[in-house]
Amino acid sequence: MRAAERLLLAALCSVCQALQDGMLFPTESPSREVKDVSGLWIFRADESPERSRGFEQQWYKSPLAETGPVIDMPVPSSYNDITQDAQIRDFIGWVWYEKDVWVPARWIQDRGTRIVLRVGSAHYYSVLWVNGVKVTEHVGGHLPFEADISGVLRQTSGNQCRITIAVNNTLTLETLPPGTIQYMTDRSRYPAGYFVQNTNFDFFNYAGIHRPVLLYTTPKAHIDDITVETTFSDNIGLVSFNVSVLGSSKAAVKVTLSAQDGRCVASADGSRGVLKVTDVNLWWPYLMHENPAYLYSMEVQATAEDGQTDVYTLPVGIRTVKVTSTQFLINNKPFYFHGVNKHEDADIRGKGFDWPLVVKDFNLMKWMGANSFRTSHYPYAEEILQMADRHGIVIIDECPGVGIKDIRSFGNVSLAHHLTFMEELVRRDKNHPSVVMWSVANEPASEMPPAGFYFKELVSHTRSLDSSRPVTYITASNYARDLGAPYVDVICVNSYFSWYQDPGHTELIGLQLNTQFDNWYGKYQKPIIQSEYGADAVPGLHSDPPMMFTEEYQKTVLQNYHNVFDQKRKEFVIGELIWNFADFMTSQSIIRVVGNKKGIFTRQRQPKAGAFLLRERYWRIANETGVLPTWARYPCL
Ligand code: GCB
Repeated sequence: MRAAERLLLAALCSVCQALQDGMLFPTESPSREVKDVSGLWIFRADESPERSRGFEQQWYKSPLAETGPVIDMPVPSSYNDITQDAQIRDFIGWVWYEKDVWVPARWIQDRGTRIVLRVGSAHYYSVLWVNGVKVTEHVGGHLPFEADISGVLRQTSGNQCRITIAVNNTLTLETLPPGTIQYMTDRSRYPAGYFVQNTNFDFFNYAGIHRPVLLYTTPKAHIDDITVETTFSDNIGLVSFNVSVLGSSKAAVKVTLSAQDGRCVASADGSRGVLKVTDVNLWWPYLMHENPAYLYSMEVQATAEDGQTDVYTLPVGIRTVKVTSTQFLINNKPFYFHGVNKHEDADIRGKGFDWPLVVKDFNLMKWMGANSFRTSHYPYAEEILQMADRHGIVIIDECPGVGIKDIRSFGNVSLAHHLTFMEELVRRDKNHPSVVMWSVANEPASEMPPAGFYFKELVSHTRSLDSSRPVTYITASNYARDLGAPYVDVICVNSYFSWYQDPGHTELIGLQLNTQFDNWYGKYQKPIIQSEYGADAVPGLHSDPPMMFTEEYQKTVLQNYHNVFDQKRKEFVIGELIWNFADFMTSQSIIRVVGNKKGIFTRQRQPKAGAFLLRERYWRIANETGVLPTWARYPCL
């Protein structure tokens, strides 16, 4: 790390933390309580030149309001678009959040209760204090982290609990995504100390506490993690499970699997085993079966020596995923991805989790007949994956390895962090039936010599963490120069013919896209997903014949791509994911008009002409390949 980044990150001592234990999503049960402490927090950006005043003056030791001026800040939300202050929108460095909460007295009094503080995600580095005592720190946005705060609460003042969280959005060559801080030294153009953050990715680097902050309890001896893997043979489903319990070495574990009507269909004693389900209801994707997204419910009970029982219930979908040289198979049937790429992005809240937005987006995806999405370019909130499990929407789960373009970001420190990130991601998402593939990166400079070694390690490590799902990364490199492709299971290619190449020339798409597919398949004989394609359309701009940036041009680009997809999906193309589901914010530049406009929906989720085109197409494909229940038939087909 260079001096510049060190200044902004002052006081964060260890950057690469050891992996914590399990990371089960907090749910209530007879033995567990959850208290959501999101809502209104107070906030202060450390505007000192080196952003280190908060640490020097120990802002965590006393109420934040006593240290200087504070403002209201909603959690979850990015802080960037909440105020009218451009300095806060573009702030780089440490910001401080604080909230006073009441912890139920019984949690504190009962020494058998373990109290955990959990942050769904905060971007990018975080340090957490409770009543002035540091309880944990975490590196990386997009994933949860937590701390057992029982001891601190019992030692410090009573049931009142002051939570302080310092968050820093500085990106370095070794973060995911990477970035650099550039100090401008030409005094005729920039004032002393002026710096900017440079990145190589196309979305706004929103920051803050992006997902809910929760307090939850478990008994001292508790279920720490559960791993399930599923398969089936004829009508018998098999669920292998592995339960880890912490706080007791002799806990008795009991596992019960129930059907949706509450009937117990299988049970077992012991922390590992295989449950057999006769007349299994498989988990099928949306539009592939008349009863998609079937979820069993697996109740795990762990009873410790002192008689206390911890109970955790996990939804389980029984399904398999396999890849051949030309197909992607779900439950041994060919699956064609007709879906979208998304962003966690919306007006005002930025990347802050928001239920109305999540439900609206699922409604729109189902409306347009999408059966899948890619979590471009980072892991999404767990609540979103749970929705996908429940609605049968298939997910390619991506890590924030986006914008790895500088050769210095292929070094050992970066690789170690990337491997750790994949461990945390797999640990969090491994049990979701909707997740069918891991994507370890988006458009890295995969032609640079270190990329061969880097991706070999990354892909094989991911496979060792989870052998039940294929692994990929998304390439935009030329097939002849890509050094990572030999290691992936599925080739995912992004291309923007008639946009970044040959702008305005939609007549070239057919030829260029055919060449793209034939070259990649010819070299690797692996199935291919068109993981991005599209064109910007400023809503309301029209022209005929089509011109770039109009809704007609976006439609024409899509139609030309679709003509080729329709030939190649009979061969080895296994999916198409439009870039993008909705318009989204980017950093300011001369190629962006208040953000990226490649959405088929506006940022406010209203359809452009392209949305109707895709809707017809996706339902037509679903009608050919799927088993559509009558209620789901698209009326005009
Ligand atoms: C890409 C990137 C995506 C961009 C998109 C674009 O290849 O993967 O992050 O937003 O192109 O619109 O330029």
